[in-house]
Amino acid sequence: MPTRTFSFGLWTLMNAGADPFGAPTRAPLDALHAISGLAAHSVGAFELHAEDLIPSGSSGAERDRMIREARARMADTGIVCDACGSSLFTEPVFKDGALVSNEARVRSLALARYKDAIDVGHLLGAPLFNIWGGRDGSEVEASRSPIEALKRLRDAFNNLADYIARQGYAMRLSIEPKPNEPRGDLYISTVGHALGFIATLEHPDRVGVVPELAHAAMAGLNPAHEVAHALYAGKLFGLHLNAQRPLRFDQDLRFGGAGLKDSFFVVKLLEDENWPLPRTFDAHPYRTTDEQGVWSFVQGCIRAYEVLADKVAQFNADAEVRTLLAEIREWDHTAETGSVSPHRGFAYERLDHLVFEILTGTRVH
Ligand code: XUL
Ligand code: MN
Repeated sequence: MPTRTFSFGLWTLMNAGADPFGAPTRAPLDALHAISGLAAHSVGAFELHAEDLIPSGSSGAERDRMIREARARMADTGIVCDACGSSLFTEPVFKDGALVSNEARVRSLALARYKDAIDVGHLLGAPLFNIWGGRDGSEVEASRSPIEALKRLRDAFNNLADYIARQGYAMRLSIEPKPNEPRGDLYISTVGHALGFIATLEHPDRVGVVPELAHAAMAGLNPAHEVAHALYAGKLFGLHLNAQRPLRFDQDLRFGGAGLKDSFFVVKLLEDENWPLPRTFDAHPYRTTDEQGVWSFVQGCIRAYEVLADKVAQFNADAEVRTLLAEIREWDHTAETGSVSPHRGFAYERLDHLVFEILTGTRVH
């Protein structure tokens, strides 16, 4: 079996089952328990918000102790930290935006908090600082020009990239786009928005994208195409795998929990392109899950990826699939001039059905 690293956001395991309509349904795991539990389930990496480990408002001494304990846990178990971020979006002071707030003091505070979190990421050895600006959006369009918001975001990303360089940290920055939720509309909504925005920065090479499958589906987009745009641009710095029924609230379902065919084509893209970075899961165990079931959730995400990777290998090795794909490639080599028949048939019905048979395990030779 090919070796690939799996990773989970610590917040996915620490999630206690609360939703906007209901209270928690299970005891939350603490961060250190989540780290060692992941390592015990052969997970090679984790991602975190600095505040998952160090609650906001902790003293400097508490921060240093928690970092020491996390590093010891990582050294004992061999698990690494592949990305850090900050959960500023939970805090009331950032309710109208962190980096795009209309209050200069709030924007300064957000920058300072992101820099603190960048320091935490550095101390944990994270090669990436991922920013999902969950409050950087609006409901009241009249309250802020979207151009002003983008300029504020630009200045903030330039500032953070500059901070990382001046500190000499070996760390890249990324943007995780999402169309909406919790804000009515977020300013950096899709991979395309993120790529367009990154091109306006002082050092575009230092900033990439972390697409999330659920976020793409919320926008009604094809998740594999979202990921492909990031790959094509050399900007796939990370990826959040999960599942989502399209055009709904953010469901964050276990990878494999919905959208089987879409998930297959994302795995196919990553495997065919030999994408080298960790496969990170960002999903929520169901609200009906108990503390023990959280580990079934972990195993389910990983197993779903491995099963789909096996299906990709089966698809790529299938003789009939190979013949059909060879025919398609052949068309590309026909002379570019001469008449083209509009009546020509394409064997796509069969090709697509073969995907169905392979995915359902019903392919007979
Ligand atoms: C929100 C989301 C976040 C980010 C990290 O939808 O995906 O968990 O991944 O802040
Ligand atoms: Mn995410």
